[in-house]
Parts: sequence; structure tokens; C-alpha cells
Amino acid sequence: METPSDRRRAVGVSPPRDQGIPQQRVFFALWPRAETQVALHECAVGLHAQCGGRLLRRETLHVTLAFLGEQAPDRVELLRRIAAGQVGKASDLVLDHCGSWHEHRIVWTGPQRTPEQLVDLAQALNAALRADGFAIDRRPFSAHVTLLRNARRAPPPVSTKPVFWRVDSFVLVASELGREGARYRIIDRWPLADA
Ligand code: 2AM
Repeated sequence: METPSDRRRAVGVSPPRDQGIPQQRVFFALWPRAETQVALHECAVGLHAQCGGRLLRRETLHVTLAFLGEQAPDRVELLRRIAAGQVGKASDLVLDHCGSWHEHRIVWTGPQRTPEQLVDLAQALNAALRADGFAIDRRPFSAHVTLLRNARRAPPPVSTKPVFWRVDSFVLVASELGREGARYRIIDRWPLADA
């Protein structure tokens, strides 16, 4: 069974291109507003009581659109240009079920139905990234928010209280490793047009 660290080794992490130039570990994501963060956190706390493991911090919760790994500054600039060229549409995401991966260690919430505007955005962005030579995971986009890591049990097979999320922008994020785990910093944000 593939583990998250296998996955990290397998995709997205390009070899250092410019020795000595600091690289940034970056990814594109959907980032919730404060009220959605609160609702996601409540869902995570409920699941934590049942599954155990490590509760991810409220301010770090997100949906990953594309993970790029370590990138040099010129490539980060190119990522911004690629993002600015996207013509995505806003959508309403309803996170109404949960599941687990990797022998239940990763517990997530996701939509039963992913809005087509969001699938289109993820596909167009990933295609543009590949066209510019970025090594991207080839698996189809699966919208989810990771809520727990190192969980001990699968979540119960019942629907969770739905979390409503108006997705009207996407972001490029830098992941910086600190003492208390990954710290995320939003580098830039691009709006999605109302449909
Ligand atoms: P996740 O979205 O399934 O939780 C930042 O590391 C984010 O990128 C995490 O949220 C993580 O998983 C996602 N991600 C996807 N592929 C990754 C990889 N190869 N290495 C690290 N993180 C990855």
C-alpha cells in the first residue's frame, strides 16, 4: 500500500535546479474563509473523538488543487502567470461525507458530488502546469479536506453535518516547515468569476 511519504517521493518534488538559490515548497489550493474554517474544524473535532489521531490546525485546512513541491523563484513566478491565465468559475462546494485513506490514518471530508466548475478548474490548471513542465500527480482530482492524520480508526459510515463553502478564489501557498509542523503562507490569490 502506498504511503503519503511514497507519494511525496513519487510526484511533485523536482530536483533542485539552482544550487544555492532557496526554493519554496508550494501548492495550489482552495482556502476557506474564517466561517468555513470554523465549520470544518467542528467536523474535525467530531471525527477526532471517534477516530483519534492528530487534529489538523483550523487555519491550515484546505483543498489541494495541485502539489508542486520545491520550486525556485523563477518557477514560482511562472506559477503565478499560469494561475492568472485561468478563467475558472465560482461554485458551491458541499462537504457532506467523510472517509479515510492509508489504513484509516488520513481522515478527510469531501463532497458527494464535486461541482463541475471545480473539476474544470482543477483539470485546466493541471493541464497548464504540465504543459510548462511541472511534474504533477496524474490521478484524477479528488476534492477533499484532510482533517486528521495518524488516526486509529475509520470514520463511522454516516453522513457528516454538511459544510457549505462558496468557492470564489484559489490560492498559491508556500509550505514552511516549523517546529509545530507545516506552516502555510498564502503567496497570492486569484478570483473565480460568478457563473
Ligand atoms: P492532502 O491535500 O491530501 O492533505 C500540502 O502538502 C498539501 O499538498 C497537503 O494538503 C497534501 O495532501 C497535498 N499533497 C498532494 N500531494 C502531495 C505530495 N506529493 N507531497 C506532499 N503533499 C502533497
